[in-house]
Amino acid sequence: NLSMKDKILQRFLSAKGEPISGQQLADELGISRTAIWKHLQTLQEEGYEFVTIKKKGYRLVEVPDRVDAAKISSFLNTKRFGHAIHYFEEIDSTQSVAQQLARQGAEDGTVIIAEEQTGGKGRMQRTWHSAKGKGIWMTIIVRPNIPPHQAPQLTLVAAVSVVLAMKSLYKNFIPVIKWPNDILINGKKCAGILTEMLAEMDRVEGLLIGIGINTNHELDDFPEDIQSIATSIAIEEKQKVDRAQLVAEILKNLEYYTDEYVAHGFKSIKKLWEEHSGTIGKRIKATTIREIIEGQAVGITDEGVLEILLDDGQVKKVYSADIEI
Ligand code: BT5
Repeated sequence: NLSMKDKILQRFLSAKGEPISGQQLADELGISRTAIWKHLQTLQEEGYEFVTIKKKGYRLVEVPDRVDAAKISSFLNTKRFGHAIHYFEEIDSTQSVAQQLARQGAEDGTVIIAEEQTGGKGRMQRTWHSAKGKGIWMTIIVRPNIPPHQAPQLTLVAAVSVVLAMKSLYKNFIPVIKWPNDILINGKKCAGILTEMLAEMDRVEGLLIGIGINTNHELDDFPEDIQSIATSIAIEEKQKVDRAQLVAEILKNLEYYTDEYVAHGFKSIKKLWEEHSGTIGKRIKATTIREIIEGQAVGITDEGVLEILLDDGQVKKVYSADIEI
């Protein structure tokens, strides 16, 4: 699904700084050397920098910090997810674009990603702060064959996928899941997940899994009102990280665990979720639309529903809430 320009870029990215001959590239892609040169010009305008090495061809010497399709593809190792990527410099919300594309029949695993969101959405009409070039602001269209009431479980599948991707790439911190949709590091929010659904009565047509991850923020890249509750991977890892690499790792996990989940049910994910949970065992306060429930989080059910043990010994099931620990 990559454009010719992206294909060329991807070849250079995989060459890891080694020169590529213009003639060889032209032959490989079945276009003229002039066409190659024109695409390189366009890429230079986008911030990529090439130098010409005598008798050897071109060398890519500067890669801008972006999460475009070619850059993600150079790390990608999936069967379906991320094979179609819609990249935007700026967008209101990747969820809105995803909704349109899903209605138009976009395939399973289609990714919408942006450098900046001007109207990033949290749950229940809250806003999600999405600073330019600092984070991962993406939506994945997933089309699992499940009934609508199971859709919230995909949020938990996504949370497991994000946490495991972080754990495999970074070593200086331990991310934990806060039920249902937050990823915390040292008690502060590093990522949030928003799952929306297109459905008929008995069948999910498409899920829009929105994932927001604070990646390369310094503390003052956050608005003041969330500076005390938010953190980023760079702050916790103590160095900047490659956003495209993290995106590719998440897509690999999300494809794998969604397939596991569809084939074997939530039970197969539950154990992983509990292993990485920062909620279970803690005393919590859950605010639902109807009430406030205080007690000890004892576990999640095989359906992904949170169970809270009240002080009077009663166990309450919570399907959707905000949690304070
Ligand atoms: C979430 O909502 O945590 C879901 C966030 C989903 C964002 C992704 S980005 C890609 C896709 N496109 C979108 O438009 N959205 C999705 P919730 O649990 O309701 O948390 C929202 C609350 O988190 C806000 O009210 C703030 O208090 C706080 N918050 C906002 N921006 C934040 C940030 N960047 N980091 C940490 N906390 C933030």
